[in-house]
Amino acid sequence: MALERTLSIIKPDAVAKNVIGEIYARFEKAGLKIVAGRMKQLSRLEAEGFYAVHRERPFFKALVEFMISGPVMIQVLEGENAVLAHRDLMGATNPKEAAPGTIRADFADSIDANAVHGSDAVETAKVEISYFFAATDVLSR
Ligand code: RTP
Ligand code: MG
Repeated sequence: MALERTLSIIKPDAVAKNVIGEIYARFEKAGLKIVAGRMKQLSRLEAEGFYAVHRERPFFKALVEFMISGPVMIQVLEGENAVLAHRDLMGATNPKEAAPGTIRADFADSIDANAVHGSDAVETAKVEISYFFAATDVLSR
């Protein structure tokens, strides 16, 4: 088992639905610790930079517009196999395909407005965490 960190974002749709606490509770019940967190209104440049890997994809513009449509809640989660554990809690990208009981099955409306983001690998997580947090902002405990 490996102690990992992953970046989680509660997207504007879920923030607007007032379910930050319900989503945090799922992280905590699964044994993931919130070791950094902040609410933020992303600028267009920040959203484009964060999702730069998708720049050439047809959904890129809509994704950026959605991510800047309201505040997001950004956190670092820490725990055993945190990257995969968090992806399991999130469910499939398209909520129609997400397993019952996952965050996206319960809170997401569409593949575009799908409630949460999670890093997809340990190396990606390192880049994504440093995109939003200084090393001194992440407080392991
Ligand atoms: P995320 O990065 O947000 O955690 O989502 P993910 O890994 O499950 O999915 P990814 O392939 O990284 O795509 C990033 C976001 O782009 C939107 N998307 N739309 N219309 C489409 O075919 C499509 N594919 C992806 C989704 O909102 C996805 O979360
Ligand atoms: Mg992704």
